[in-house]
Amino acid sequence: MPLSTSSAAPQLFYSEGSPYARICRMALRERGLMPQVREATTTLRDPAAAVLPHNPVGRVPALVLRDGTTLTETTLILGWLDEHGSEPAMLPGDAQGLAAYGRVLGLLDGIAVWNRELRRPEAERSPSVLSLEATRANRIADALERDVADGVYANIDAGSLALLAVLGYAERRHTVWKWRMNRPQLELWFIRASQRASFCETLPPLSGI
Ligand SMILES: N[C@@H](CCC(=O)N[C@@H](CS)C(=O)NCC(=O)O)C(=O)O
Repeated sequence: MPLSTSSAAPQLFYSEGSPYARICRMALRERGLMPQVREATTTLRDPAAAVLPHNPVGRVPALVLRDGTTLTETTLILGWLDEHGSEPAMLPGDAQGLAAYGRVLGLLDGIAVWNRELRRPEAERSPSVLSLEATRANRIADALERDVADGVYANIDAGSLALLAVLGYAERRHTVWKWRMNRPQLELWFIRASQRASFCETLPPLSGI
């Protein structure tokens, strides 16, 4: 069912630095749904966060529907958009596409853990967590290097937007990860895909990490 434009349009809470929320924000732009959904920024890990009255989880993305129902989790929000006007659908309909999306979500989850560890005072960081997540990220990126060469992320869908979001995050908020090294196919894919308007309009601020 397509969405109709209204002043009480669903509201997508996001923070500028969030790669998860960025996937949804890029999806809105890619599928021409910006007029139907209002975007609203929120702080995170803050008792005064604008998102908290709607979402006790306190995370973004969070999509508040007209009746007050709040959807959390990137994949569930993409699924809802698919049911409400996203054409073609963002979530892949076949196993290969779902596998490609899941692989990138796994990378993003690992990078989020790695990045969170780096935000702790140096003396509190766990060397084993840092090492495990760096190894995981590199292992997945090696697989992605082969995937992009095979054209796996050639279409604009949940998988390719998630890949854009995670590499975009590494570019500006997790620069400790030298993901480009020895991965020319992935680098070429990113150079091309990062020219999309949906990517340029949702750039996160630099974090210094
Ligand atoms: N599994 C969630 C992850 C969302 C997530 O971790 N969002 C982060 C920002 S990138 C967040 O809101 N963190 C705030 C917190 O942990 O309190 C999804 O797929 O949407």
